[in-house]
Amino acid sequence: MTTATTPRRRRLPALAIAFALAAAALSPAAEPSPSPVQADNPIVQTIYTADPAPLVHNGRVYLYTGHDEDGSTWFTMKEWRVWSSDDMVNWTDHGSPLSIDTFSWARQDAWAGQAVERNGKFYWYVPVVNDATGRMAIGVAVADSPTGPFRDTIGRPLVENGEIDPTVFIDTDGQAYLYWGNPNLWYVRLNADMTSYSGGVTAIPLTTAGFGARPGGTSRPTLYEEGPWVYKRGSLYYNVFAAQCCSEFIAYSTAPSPTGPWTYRGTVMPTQGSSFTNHAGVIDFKGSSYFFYHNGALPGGGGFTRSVAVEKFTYNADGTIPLINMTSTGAPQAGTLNPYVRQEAETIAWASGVETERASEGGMNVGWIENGDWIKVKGAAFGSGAGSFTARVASATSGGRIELRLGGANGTLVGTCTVGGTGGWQTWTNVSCPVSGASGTQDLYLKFTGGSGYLFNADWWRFTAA
Ligand code: FUB
Repeated sequence: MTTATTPRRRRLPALAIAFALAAAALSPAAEPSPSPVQADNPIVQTIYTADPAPLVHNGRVYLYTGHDEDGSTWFTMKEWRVWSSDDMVNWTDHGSPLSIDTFSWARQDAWAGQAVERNGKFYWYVPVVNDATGRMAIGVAVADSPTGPFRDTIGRPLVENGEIDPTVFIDTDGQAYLYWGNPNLWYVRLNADMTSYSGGVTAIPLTTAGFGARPGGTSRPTLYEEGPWVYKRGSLYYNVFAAQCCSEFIAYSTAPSPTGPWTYRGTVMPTQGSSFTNHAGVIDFKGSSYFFYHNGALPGGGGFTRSVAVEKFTYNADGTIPLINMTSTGAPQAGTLNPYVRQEAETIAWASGVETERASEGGMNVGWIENGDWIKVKGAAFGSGAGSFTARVASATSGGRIELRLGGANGTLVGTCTVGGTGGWQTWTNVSCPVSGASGTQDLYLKFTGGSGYLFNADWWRFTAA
């Protein structure tokens, strides 16, 4: 928890420049454009994230990710993170409910995993180094909610053979499977308790018919590299995976059963985006299909400082997956955001300069706010008009102002709330101010202004109708 005396530091450079950088890095044919770029991809700008694993539950998408440490020169990863959204554009930060420390037997490497729901419980399968053997093992953590807290209920690896990247899939007949592997591809049949399995660890034959031929591949003749993502659509089973190394691209195979035989189907996402790894996650949500991946598009981004991103896509009529390119715009908004109910300050379409942390009142808050920082909330449905704005704030200094702007960080000013000192970064109070001119559906910008240094923290906000 941050206190008045906790040194505050900025993790990422001011991310306003990310609009331009993301556009330049992601556009397959980067052309100078006279119009401003509407960047909403990558999804998270407050930290580096990797290995996206989306889960749809009760009308929301929960996005489970890894966390690349700032300035990493290796896959230095200590924890996993959770985000959620009901519109694919505004994402709420739920912090880190799972870390290496959750597993008493684990040493390091919080790498690519996936979570699934069964009978009201959430099971998150992750690869970590087993301290006792020094080998990669698969752990499973269990929670009563999609945002945790997650606990290691078995107190040991679920399975261990030195390989990584578990994906979990529950078939329509109720049988659950766990697949994983690099350089091989394995599966087990999970029991109904989801924390044990029956039968042996089975190798999936890596044939070129099943997984494509790797150019010049001798020790690894197929394209399969790592990061499988297995799911079923209709009666067809899909395995979307990271192909070739390095740099990776995303490819897929299909099968008539969860255990094969697999047939290679080609490329889903070409090698793009300044990261030599990529990692797929595929879901359907509100009647559309979405493809999650990662790249190195944020400032300072690269192979070990990655960011998760998303694109909307449509399956071809024959069930094949179209070629999907990385973009800096991402998926269109699926719905609108209601500004008249409490919205977490850490619900963000794009952020410039701020970070998040655990809030003493529960959940997360936005912090490290400095003069000129801002948060974009996309598609706020103001209807016939807002009359006032209230925010929950705290400040160990003398505070600052929240400018409410529409359409851009320097867009139309519809209200200004003054925040004073509260005596601590977690000493919370409400501030309110009148609002005029906010109607219809608008991109809302909370622009923070004030003196030098850190100004205040924000936990949540809400408009009241005029
Ligand atoms: O994030 C660490 C590793 O990089 C993952 O386990 C792989 O899938 C690759 O993305």
